[in-house]
Amino acid sequence: MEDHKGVGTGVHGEHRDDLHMSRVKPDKGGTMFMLADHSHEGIEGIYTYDYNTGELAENNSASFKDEYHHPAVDAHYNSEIVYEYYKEEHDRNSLDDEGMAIISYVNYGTDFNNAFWNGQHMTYGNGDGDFMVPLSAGLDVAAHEMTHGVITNTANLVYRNQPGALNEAYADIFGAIIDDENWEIGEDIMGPGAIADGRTALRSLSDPSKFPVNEAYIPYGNGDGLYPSHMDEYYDLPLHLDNGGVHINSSIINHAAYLTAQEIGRDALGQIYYRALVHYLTPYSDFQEARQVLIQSAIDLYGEGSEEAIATASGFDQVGIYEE
Ligand code: ASN
Ligand code: ZN
Repeated sequence: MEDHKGVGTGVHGEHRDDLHMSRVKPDKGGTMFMLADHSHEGIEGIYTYDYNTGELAENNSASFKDEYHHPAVDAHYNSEIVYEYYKEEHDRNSLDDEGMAIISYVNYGTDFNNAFWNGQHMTYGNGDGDFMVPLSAGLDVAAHEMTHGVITNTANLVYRNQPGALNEAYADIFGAIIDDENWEIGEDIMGPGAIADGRTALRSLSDPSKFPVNEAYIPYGNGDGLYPSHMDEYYDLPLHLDNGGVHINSSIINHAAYLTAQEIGRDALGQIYYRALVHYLTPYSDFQEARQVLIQSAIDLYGEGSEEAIATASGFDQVGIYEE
């Protein structure tokens, strides 16, 4: 296997340059190219597999342009961006900070409108083509799923009720820090039917109530049926509905982070949230504890009374998570 730089085409037709891959010479002769990136020192590699074959995505040239390869090209490309963000900004070497392989599976299932981290690797569906397109097209989606991997290896927030909503919020917040063009999650993976219905993204950190929640959840909120942006709008969901609202109440923390970032910017927000995740949060941390340790992290990094510490507290105040 030899390092090689190739090219590819992404889900939306983008030309992807400098796609790190490997050139191999199979026993049967010829040359093959695989989405295995060994160009980063200290990490085992970044690998993109095709779920259907169970093998690395491969092609007989270094130009991955067939439509079938588009989801693999984007998963590979976006994984590298997320890896580099954690490395450059937080000196974190891969999801476990020990150089573990970053593995994605693409072309999962049929009409599958989701992506997930399973504790070991990422898996991306191709969407049904109406509500969603192949999910690896979203840098924020890749960053969301990979951040679940970082969380597993740090605070390990349990995936239910408030700790689960914090887990989800962290995944969205780093999704929006890394995919920094807006404060929406999933704007690049919505299909034509969704867009026609006004569903231009999955969630919004700037204005959570822009989008409706699943109908089944409505009776557990204040009745407006929208994502919450304040504790007054908290959804009291039972565990069998979204693990107690992990993707719903996360919007309250998302919005607090957004409000903080309006004062101090994405970079400082990322530093503060990362520090709290690695140093302070634990599996059963709730929203109140998140407030305390995020303010503490801001103080550690920027000092007591700093603009950053004040903006962190203010973000929580504005969503109704107050000092106790
Ligand atoms: N895409 C979702 C997530 O990462 C999948 C899930 O519900 N676990 O949260
Ligand atoms: Zn998630």
